[in-house]
Amino acid sequence: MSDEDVLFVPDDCDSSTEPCTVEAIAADEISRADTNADGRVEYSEFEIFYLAERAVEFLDYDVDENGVVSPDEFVALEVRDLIEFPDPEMDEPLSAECVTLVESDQINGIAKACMPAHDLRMVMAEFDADFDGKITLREFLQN
Ligand SMILES: [Ca+2]
Ligand SMILES: [Ca+2]
Repeated sequence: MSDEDVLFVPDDCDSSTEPCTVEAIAADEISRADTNADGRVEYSEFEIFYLAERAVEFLDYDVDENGVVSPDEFVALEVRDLIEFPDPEMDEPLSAECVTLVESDQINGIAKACMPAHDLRMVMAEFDADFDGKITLREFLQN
């Protein structure tokens, strides 16, 4: 699967009534954003490119490929980045339980082990617009 040809089809996506591919969802987001419909094509093209890149990022988060990113999936990738590129301004070091989970590629429970509940709520609130505890591609792109 190349970056140019990403098919994003959530299990419950009905392509006859809603966009299911990365490009279709990105294009749909643009037409919704372009309220005065002035056809700023060049900017839109840039936006589609940008959103498609973000969508690929989303796929990285969605480890079990069920079309939504759970808190565990979200934290797993964030923490992996943190271990690779430590943040010198981080207040508290990652817990031993957290590091063990990351190193053994465990996802279940990683959000709880790696992030204080309060911080996790803040992070999720940023993305999870409908507060159902999962981040959809659309929610991710709107952030
Ligand atoms: Ca998932
Ligand atoms: Ca949600």
